[in-house]
Amino acid sequence: MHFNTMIALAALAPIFGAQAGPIDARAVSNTPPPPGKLLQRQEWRSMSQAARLNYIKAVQCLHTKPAAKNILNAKVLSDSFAAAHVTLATDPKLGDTIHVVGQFLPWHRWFVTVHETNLRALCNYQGAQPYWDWTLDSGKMLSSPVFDPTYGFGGNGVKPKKIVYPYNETIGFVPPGPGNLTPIGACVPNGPFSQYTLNVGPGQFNVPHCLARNISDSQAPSISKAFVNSCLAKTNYIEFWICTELGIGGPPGSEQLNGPHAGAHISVGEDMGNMISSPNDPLFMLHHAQIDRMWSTWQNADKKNRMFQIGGNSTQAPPFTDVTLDYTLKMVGLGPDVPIRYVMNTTALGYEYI
Ligand SMILES: [Cu+2]
Repeated sequence: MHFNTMIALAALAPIFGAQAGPIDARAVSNTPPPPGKLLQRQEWRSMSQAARLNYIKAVQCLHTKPAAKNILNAKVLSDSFAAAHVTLATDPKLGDTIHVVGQFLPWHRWFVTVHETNLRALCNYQGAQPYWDWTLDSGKMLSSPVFDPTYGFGGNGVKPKKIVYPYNETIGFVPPGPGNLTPIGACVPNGPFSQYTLNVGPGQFNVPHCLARNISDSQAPSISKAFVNSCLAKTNYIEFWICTELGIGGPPGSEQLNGPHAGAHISVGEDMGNMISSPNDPLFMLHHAQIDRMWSTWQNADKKNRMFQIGGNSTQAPPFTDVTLDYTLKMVGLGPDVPIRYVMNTTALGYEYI
């Protein structure tokens, strides 16, 4: 086990029990932190400038720590988050095990929480994971405060005159293809991550590249308040999840649209728009905190019936098995693998959305 991982796990000990290993999730769920001790996750623009800079500093710090597990060309700890996501989205036997499956919401909840814990344990971050409520930016993406070069994550990518495509040692330069490739070129020229080298991705091509974006309003209806509200109005987990992730069952007239999850990924584009390597863009964590906030809001609207409601298939292809609270969420060495039961209640995990 890597040294940094051990530090992270040691720091996680207070919430995971005395030592890493199997945990009794139910016991943990029954002992949430006392009121007033919960980490309060806030919307980016409602945070003070100092708080925003503290978060950015911690994210940059994660990019200086050695990889948790050296998979898929991961060189620094932030690479490992992208690598874990790629690995679980491209399982050789099961296919994508974290999208379009019943564990989509709990897996991403745990992923964001493990990231938040790493920032706090390794990078002296005192705050909570922020979220990005993109409904506030629907139709005016480019002016979103999250793209501010000083108090945000930098702005839009700039295409160079000559676009260089990903280079793969086996097959040489990879031509642009539908959906699977990000041209290395639309690099974000400003902000705190303009000097980043990302070592994992884009997609399954692990070639060093810049952070790239292609911000647009093409997904405005998918990330609207109306779409979010139509998902929140669902009364069972499966309907809520497929509305949020896939857009099925959205507001009238939305039949051809993406849902809020894909909508926000595509609105930022390039690295963030890449289905499997999107954690390369630091905005991934704020976007998924917002998706998690939607789920938490939905759960808390009817705690008795929804707090521990789960379902859906655990794989995209047959043979199908139903996801239950005992399904194990894998973290590929970034943090403990835990059963879904453990992550169902955000207050038991130590945070809330405000
Ligand atoms: Cu994902």
